[in-house]
Amino acid sequence: MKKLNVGIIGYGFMGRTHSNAYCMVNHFFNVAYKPQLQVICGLEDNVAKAFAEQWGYKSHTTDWHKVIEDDSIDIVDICVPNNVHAEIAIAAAKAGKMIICEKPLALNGEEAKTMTEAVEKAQVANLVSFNYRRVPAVTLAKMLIDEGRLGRIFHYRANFLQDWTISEQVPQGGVGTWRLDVKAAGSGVTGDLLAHCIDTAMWQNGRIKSVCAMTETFIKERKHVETGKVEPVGIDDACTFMCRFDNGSLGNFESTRYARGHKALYTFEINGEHASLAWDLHDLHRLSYFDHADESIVRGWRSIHVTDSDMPYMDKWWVPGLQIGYEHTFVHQIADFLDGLEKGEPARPTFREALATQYVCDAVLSSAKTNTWQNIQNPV
Ligand code: SOE
Repeated sequence: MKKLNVGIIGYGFMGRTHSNAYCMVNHFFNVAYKPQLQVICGLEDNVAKAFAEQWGYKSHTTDWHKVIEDDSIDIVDICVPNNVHAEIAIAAAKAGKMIICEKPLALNGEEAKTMTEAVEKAQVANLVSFNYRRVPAVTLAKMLIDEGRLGRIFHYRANFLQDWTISEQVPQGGVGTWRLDVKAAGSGVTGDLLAHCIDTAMWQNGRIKSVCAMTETFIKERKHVETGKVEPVGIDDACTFMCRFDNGSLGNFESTRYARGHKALYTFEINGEHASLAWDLHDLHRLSYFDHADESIVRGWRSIHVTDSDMPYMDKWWVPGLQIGYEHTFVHQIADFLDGLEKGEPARPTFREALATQYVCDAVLSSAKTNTWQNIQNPV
């Protein structure tokens, strides 16, 4: 197995999910490459040092430039807030590194386009971490659609609901709450949550061509962790949009951080001519499937327990009936990335595919601002 040295920039929530994935991948997937946790980079030296010890990194640093300048690093993995993605990714591409970048790719489409051009010019392998594609039940949904089991698709519906910012006391900015600071995040739920739904939807159901959206910022001012002052909130707390897909189907998407009782309720439902599919992140190992071809006396929604070895990724894990979880989606992502290197085929979504999602997010925000339908820019 060829060794690949990994430098992860960012030791937060995503730094942990990615570190875990690199540690696990070779135990479960037969891939030709073996990632080595080489360097972890983060803001505070003592935290980076403790993280390095806990996860088995060979070294740590507080300066991301050192990761890029290090000739021994093969993969730069970007797990920092959105406003730093572009600078790091462009520098990493120029240095000839392979790049895995957390979602959303950038603050906006313009920045994402520059990043895409940089990785394509440098011809480096690149992947954006839209991990929910790799929940086995979600991948199975994509397989069933591709097999034509749903026939013509009429409707695509998706929600991503949370409730963690309802209190006015939640600040903006800083390490734990940068997602509420528009300068660090670019947008609110649109880039953070709907981007997941849009990525999965376009992967399963094709390109979105136009959108009509509304957004709301329920709490207009919050204390900023860095300045200590109460400042205007620039993000969207909630966003709802409808859209048209290229294939003629209609889409409905909703996301909020104000749905009391919901922590991360990502759901989608797809209605086709012959069959429908539904999935719920809180029950992530199940796929609901309704097939109109079933005999009428037994026809109904089936709850498919996605654990059998002929289902996506499941032959790599335990025995039928035993489930896997959230963290495994990141292991699958790394396995697919390494597999892609071996086969010479990019793992998806590439930066260019994530750019398409970024353009939809931009159009959603601009539609909400202007109260108009917006056509989506085509990234190809
Ligand atoms: C926000 O709370 C968040 O952590 C997102 O940033 C992730 O992308 C999503 O998967 C879960 O929620």
